[in-house]
Amino acid sequence: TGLSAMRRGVLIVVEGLDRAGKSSQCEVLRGFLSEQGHTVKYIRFPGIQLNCIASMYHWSNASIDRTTPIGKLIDSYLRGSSHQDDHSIHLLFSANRWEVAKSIEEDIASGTTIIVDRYSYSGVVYSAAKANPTLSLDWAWQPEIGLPRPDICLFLGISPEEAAKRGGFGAERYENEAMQIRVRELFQTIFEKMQDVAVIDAGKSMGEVSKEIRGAVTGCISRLDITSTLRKLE
Ligand code: ADP
Ligand code: 2DT
Ligand code: MG
Repeated sequence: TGLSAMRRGVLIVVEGLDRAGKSSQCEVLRGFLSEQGHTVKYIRFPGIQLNCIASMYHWSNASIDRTTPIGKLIDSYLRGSSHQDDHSIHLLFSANRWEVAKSIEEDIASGTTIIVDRYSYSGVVYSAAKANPTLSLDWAWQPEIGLPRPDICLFLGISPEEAAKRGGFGAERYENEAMQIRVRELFQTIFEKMQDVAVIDAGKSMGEVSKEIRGAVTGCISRLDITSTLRKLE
């Protein structure tokens, strides 16, 4: 019908610590929403826009995703092959979102639902976790203001013990115990104050976690005013 043609897409963000199951759950959710008749795109940050046809294989290969000029700088920083000032890398992560902000808005307006694997919340939390005296959460949030605001943010919470069962740390810059502890605390801090966040217990089985996510997303979609335009982060 004419009405359903005007339905806007939904902006869904999935956040959480390393190995919480974000990428796996994004894939499951993409499948579910597609079956429900939504046109769905998966994107991740840091990275570039990927099509929904990208397989899990491609998603888990960071070198394939981080291919914009800014994405490449971030990739070499995360792999430890380049050094960056804390503020500078923070702004690059943010710029990496700004480079696709317009296309996100256009996609949503034209009816495509977008699932985003990490977003501004990882952005502020990982930077502020460095405990650099001039890089507070508040400072870190400023460049995010004006970016497309998610309709829902799914926060996949997991204990260090459960995460450890899913394999050891990789070799990337932030994959160490001390950093993960501070990141966990800061995620807690920001999500306590936030609206439109669903906290999911990601320590459960894949199936149980996907079921919780489906419930939260279905609820969000049913409440969504499809005539509204996407809001902005403020
Ligand atoms: P993230 O993107 O958050 O780092 P992944 O989706 O890559 O997490 O999952 C990390 C690892 O944990 C993968 O090997 C994945 O198969 C496994 N995994 C994901 N979710 C679960 C779960 N609910 N229970 C057990 N293992 C899981
Ligand atoms: P993955 O590719 O495994 O998701 O790890 N990060 C991410 C930041 O520091 N700032 C950001 O804005 C974003 C989106 C989290 C990517 C690493 O980069 C961190 C882990
Ligand atoms: Mg992942």
